[in-house]
Amino acid sequence: MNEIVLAGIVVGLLVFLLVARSVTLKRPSDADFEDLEELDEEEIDDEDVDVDAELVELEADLELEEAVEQALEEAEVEEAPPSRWARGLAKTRGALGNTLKALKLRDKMDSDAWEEIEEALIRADVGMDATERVLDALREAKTSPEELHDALRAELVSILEMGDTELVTRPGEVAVWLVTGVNGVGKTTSIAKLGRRLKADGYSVVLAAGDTFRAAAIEQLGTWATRLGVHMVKHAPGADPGAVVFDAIEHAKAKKIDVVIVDTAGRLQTKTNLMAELKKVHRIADREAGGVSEVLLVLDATVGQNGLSQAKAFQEAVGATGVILTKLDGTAKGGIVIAIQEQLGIPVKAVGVGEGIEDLENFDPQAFVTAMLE
Ligand SMILES: Nc1nc2c(ncn2[C@@H]2O[C@H](COP(=O)(O)OP(=O)(O)O)[C@@H](O)[C@H]2O)c(=O)[nH]1
Ligand SMILES: [Mg+2]
Repeated sequence: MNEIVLAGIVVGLLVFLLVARSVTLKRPSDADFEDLEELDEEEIDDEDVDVDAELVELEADLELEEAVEQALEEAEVEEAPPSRWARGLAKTRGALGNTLKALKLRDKMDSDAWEEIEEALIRADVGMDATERVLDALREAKTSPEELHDALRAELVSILEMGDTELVTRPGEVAVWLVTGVNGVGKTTSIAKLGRRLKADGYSVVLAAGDTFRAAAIEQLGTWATRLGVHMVKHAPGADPGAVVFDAIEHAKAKKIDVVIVDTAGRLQTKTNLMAELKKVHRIADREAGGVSEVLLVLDATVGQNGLSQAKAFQEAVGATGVILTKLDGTAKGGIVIAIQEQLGIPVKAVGVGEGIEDLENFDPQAFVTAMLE
């Protein structure tokens, strides 16, 4: 745009100078004639030189303008919004990253230095066991302050790369994903996010409103289903969730739908009932669909280590094939991912990094650890 305007100014100026000159030449006054007689060749040449100089100046301006524009464009690329990983782990990185930066300035890793990094990892909720294991390995390798960042990164990645993070679908058959976890951790929101992603990847999806305990839960899932443009199978509040799942699977089979995502209740007050109900839903899915492809346990990262005991109860009842860790954006304890993998032996398969429908990331150990430490 600026180039066009500038080009316009250059052309305009040239035209103006030419016209001005020809007017002077065409309509000379008497005084002009007198002046003209006095005007020698040299002066005319000087005037030509002036026009040329002006052009050169304008060209230089134009070049400068272009250079500025290019620099601005480059700056824009550099200032691109941070990735969702980086945003999601901003708080964890603040705590851990600063400790690492400070340690880098030391001459050597003395016992104080080791203690500092240990405290930082535990504060980030990496967990005692994993922290000890990682630091033992680094001590043994006589890691220097310079090497600390990269060595820690490699150790953490190696813990996280043990699990298979792929979410399982069954080509040509109905895959059932059971989504479990206590109230408020983000089950319903995560279902919407998963649905959006499956659709974007070309899969067909049906949602099953298996949290029949509250009318609001069915409505909430219904709102997401409408927004996503997918069908939701529901019964009246208080109905048997097993019956909802049965109907959803029948629907999926009839319509050749790829994935049924089942929302479930998460009230802990009636824990025994809840676990019995989940087992029943699981059995029905096993029988009707020939298996449950994923039992996804949703954990809230802001709850930290306490979430791990909840997780164990769910795991005992229905097993879990993967964890969806939500609200990573709201905590400085992102290290919980490492503790989960270590203590539960269940891979974290996806991570929630915000309330938006797109704020779900496939778990990627490399990207995760980089965002956590840098
Ligand atoms: N910041 C943030 N909020 C989340 C995330 N996932 C869910 N939430 C919020 O957590 C609250 C509870 O979510 P919901 O899906 O209703 O939980 P449910 O009771 O387990 O179904 C809602 O306000 C969500 O917007 C996340 O990854 N980041
Ligand atoms: Mg819910």
